[in-house]
Amino acid sequence: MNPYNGKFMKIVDMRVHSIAIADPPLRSSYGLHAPYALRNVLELVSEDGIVGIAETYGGEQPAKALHDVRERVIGGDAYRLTGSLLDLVEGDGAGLERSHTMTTPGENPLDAGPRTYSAIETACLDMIGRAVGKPLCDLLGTRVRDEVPFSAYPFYKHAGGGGEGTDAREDKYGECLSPETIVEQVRSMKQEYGFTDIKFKGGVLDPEIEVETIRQLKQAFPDSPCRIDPNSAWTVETSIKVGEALKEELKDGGYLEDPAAGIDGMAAVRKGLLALGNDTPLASNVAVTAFAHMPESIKHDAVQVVLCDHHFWGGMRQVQHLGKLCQTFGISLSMHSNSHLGLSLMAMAHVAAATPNLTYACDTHYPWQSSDEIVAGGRVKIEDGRVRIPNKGGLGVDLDYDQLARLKERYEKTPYRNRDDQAEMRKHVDPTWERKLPRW
Ligand code: GKR
Ligand code: MG
Repeated sequence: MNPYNGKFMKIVDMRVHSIAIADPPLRSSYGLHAPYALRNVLELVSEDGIVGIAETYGGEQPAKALHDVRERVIGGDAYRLTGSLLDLVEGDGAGLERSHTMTTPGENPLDAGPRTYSAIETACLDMIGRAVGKPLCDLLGTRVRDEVPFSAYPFYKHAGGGGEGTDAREDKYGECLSPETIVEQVRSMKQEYGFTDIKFKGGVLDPEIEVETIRQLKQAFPDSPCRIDPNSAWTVETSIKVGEALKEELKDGGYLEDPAAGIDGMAAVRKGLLALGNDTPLASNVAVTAFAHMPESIKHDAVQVVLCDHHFWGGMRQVQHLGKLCQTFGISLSMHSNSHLGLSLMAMAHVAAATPNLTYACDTHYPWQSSDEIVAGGRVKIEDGRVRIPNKGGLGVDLDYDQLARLKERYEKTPYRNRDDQAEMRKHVDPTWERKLPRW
């Protein structure tokens, strides 16, 4: 019998663990990834010792934001807690400035509230799922898939697999700063994980080289839907040019993601492409990152695919609401990712399993964080490009406390306390580098 039937599931403790995980020198329009990506792991403990867990953005500010709501969490009921924290969902500023155009995801203080809420919601749902023996996606309801497809996520990168000093490591991809090496990177990822779709991170080299990269990817993997995402690095004119050049390659399940900055930039690209008879969908996780962005985006037909992400959209149930909203307006749904470990991967899989119109293969950085893991039993399996929902309560994975302690110790030793890709570019690539929008 369910021991919680009708009972209060009191939260008596909250623990926040800041960790650093080795991350390769990946490039994007934001700059260069640091040798370590930062994450925070949240544990909520019920009075009978059930522990609900979640992984979220890393570093000092997200950890502080969680500590700041501690008093509102302790003593709360896991079944009802998220209702009493709803004020966090809209964040400190619901306006257009709450986007990821000028800040990397996780670094815009205006969405600290939704990020904090999301971690608490995930940990509460995990706790409840463990208590009642039901997978988290079945608590959300509307489970429509038992296996969630993810995409290969190639990046231009410098040599190495992350880490610093005696902790520095190699990776199997080496330096990839050309179309040919990106094709090999994807071949290797496909072999290891069985991915079908390809989401390519652009905004790094001259757009002509990036167009050539997509062409070579499509030649090498003709059955793989392809997307390109320069994180707002292009002018409207360049975006239209690239959209036209890749009209064929981005067909059949592909899209052009955040080519130009802002909802107005995206709307202008859409208008320009349609005028040329090109209806390649435009996707966004940069210009559109909050419900408050939707009216403007819909009004101007700026975005045809929204990339959801429970980590910053205010949690899993907000993603389900977003799914419904998008469906109502004929907008498709995909899923965004940032450097993460297996706990986030499982949370992403659960929310995707319970969001019917999330029909694109989800993004994941998981293959890039291949040398550290905090999930007991080691890395979560991605087979045939898919993550299976385990038949277990909650997220279906436990923490490996030895690994957690190791990565916490490493966090304490590193100087990194936030994500600053521009500073890393200056340190390792070009001391005068500045993030310029648009660059091309
Ligand atoms: O990891 O450098 C990166 C990406 O650029 C990431 O920060 C983006 O948020 O993957 C993301 C995207 O789709 O824009
Ligand atoms: Mg993106």
